[in-house]
Amino acid sequence: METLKTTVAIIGAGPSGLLLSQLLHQAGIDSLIVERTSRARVLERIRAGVLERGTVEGMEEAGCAARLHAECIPHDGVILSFDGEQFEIPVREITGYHVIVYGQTEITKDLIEACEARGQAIYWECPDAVLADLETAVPKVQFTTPEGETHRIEAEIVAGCDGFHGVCRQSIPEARRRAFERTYPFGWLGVLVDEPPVAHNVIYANHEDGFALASMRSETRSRYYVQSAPGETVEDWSSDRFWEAFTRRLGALGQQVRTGEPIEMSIAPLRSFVSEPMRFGRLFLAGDSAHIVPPTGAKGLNLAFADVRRLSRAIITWKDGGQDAALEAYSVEALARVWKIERFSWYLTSMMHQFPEHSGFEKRMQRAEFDYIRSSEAGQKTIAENYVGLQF
Ligand code: RFL
Ligand code: PHB
Repeated sequence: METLKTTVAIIGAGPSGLLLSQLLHQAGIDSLIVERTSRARVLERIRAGVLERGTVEGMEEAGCAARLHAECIPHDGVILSFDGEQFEIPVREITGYHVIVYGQTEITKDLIEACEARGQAIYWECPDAVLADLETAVPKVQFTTPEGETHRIEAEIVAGCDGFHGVCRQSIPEARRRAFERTYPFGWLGVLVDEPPVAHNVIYANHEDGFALASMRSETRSRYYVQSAPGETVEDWSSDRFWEAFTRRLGALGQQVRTGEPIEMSIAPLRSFVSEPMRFGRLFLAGDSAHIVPPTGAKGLNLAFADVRRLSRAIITWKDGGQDAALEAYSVEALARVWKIERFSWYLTSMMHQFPEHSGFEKRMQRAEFDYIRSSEAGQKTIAENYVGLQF
């Protein structure tokens, strides 16, 4: 067994783990990354698309924003639609800021390339990481490489960046953590298609048949979603069924949709989840390992990056002065922001989807909420400041 020594052992080479490694490197702090799956699998995942200012700043701090700035699509507004009626919230006019569209796939690629260019060790395809001694000054991570070699990392800090299904959260004894969860009675069927997007801005639509979302990856590639029923799989959705549902749910705009053969189709469940605290001894959780938001509002990756920026600063301060205070504040400060983002994602999900258990009363409430926002400057400001990203 080989023993590897590093300052920060990072579990997970998703966007959180990669950004953390890159930010630490900029501050002269070394790390090792252990990833369950292959480089190719990590690079092919299609997820987030809409990025807040703070996420762009994170990529800039990491020295990885050149391609993002060259290729991203700025969005100055967001469109809400209810039973075919639409209006736009002028996010930039209200807040002074905008969001951008730049795929998570591209973020991951830029970060992996930056890590590799400086020789960062990433152990791919190591699915059996085990954490130990987390409450000591030398926490350890043991894992096996695809070649069958066992390695043991001796670190000063372990960063749990291994997503919702990872090992890090589970390594905190049950008596020392508490989960808060809500699962929603539907999923999102996502489709990627090489056709120009139906509108320049993102559209969130509530229709009596269910939710629909129109987004994009470029001027020629669209990313569309529809609400799917619980238990449905991609096999239940032919492309004809998807286009019929999607175009109907968008109302008049639906007629302008350019349909085509999807190049990817997948279904994701929707859930809200927070595990408290985000620290156990020298283990720190960041991103989806600690919390999940439903994708309505496009917050998951943005929230993960906010955690990682906060954690990197805490580690850098701690290494500079040797004081524990910065590390101790991490969980409390991160969670304060996490709950605000959970609230917004839950709120927008609640307003924009069809819930099987809803009576006519809840449906009227959704409609009244839509009408209120459409007619109220204050209502639009609330959505706009959350959509563009709360201060971190
Ligand atoms: P990830 O991306 O899940 O990465 C975790 C990594 O850890 C690895 N791993 C392990 N490694 C070692 N040992 C183990 N035992 C391990 N277990 C797991 C995994 O293989 C993986 O590589 O978490 P991370 O880095 O925290 O990033 C979070 C984001 O990926 C997520 O929040 C977003 O994708 C959410 N999300 C969106 N976020 C936005 O900000 N804007 C959006 O527009 C947006 N749209 C979305 C989304 C998520 C979606 N899905 C599919 C859930 C749209 C969708 C449809
Ligand atoms: C996306 O572009 O994939 C996207 C956009 C907005 C969301 C979620 C996903 O709320």
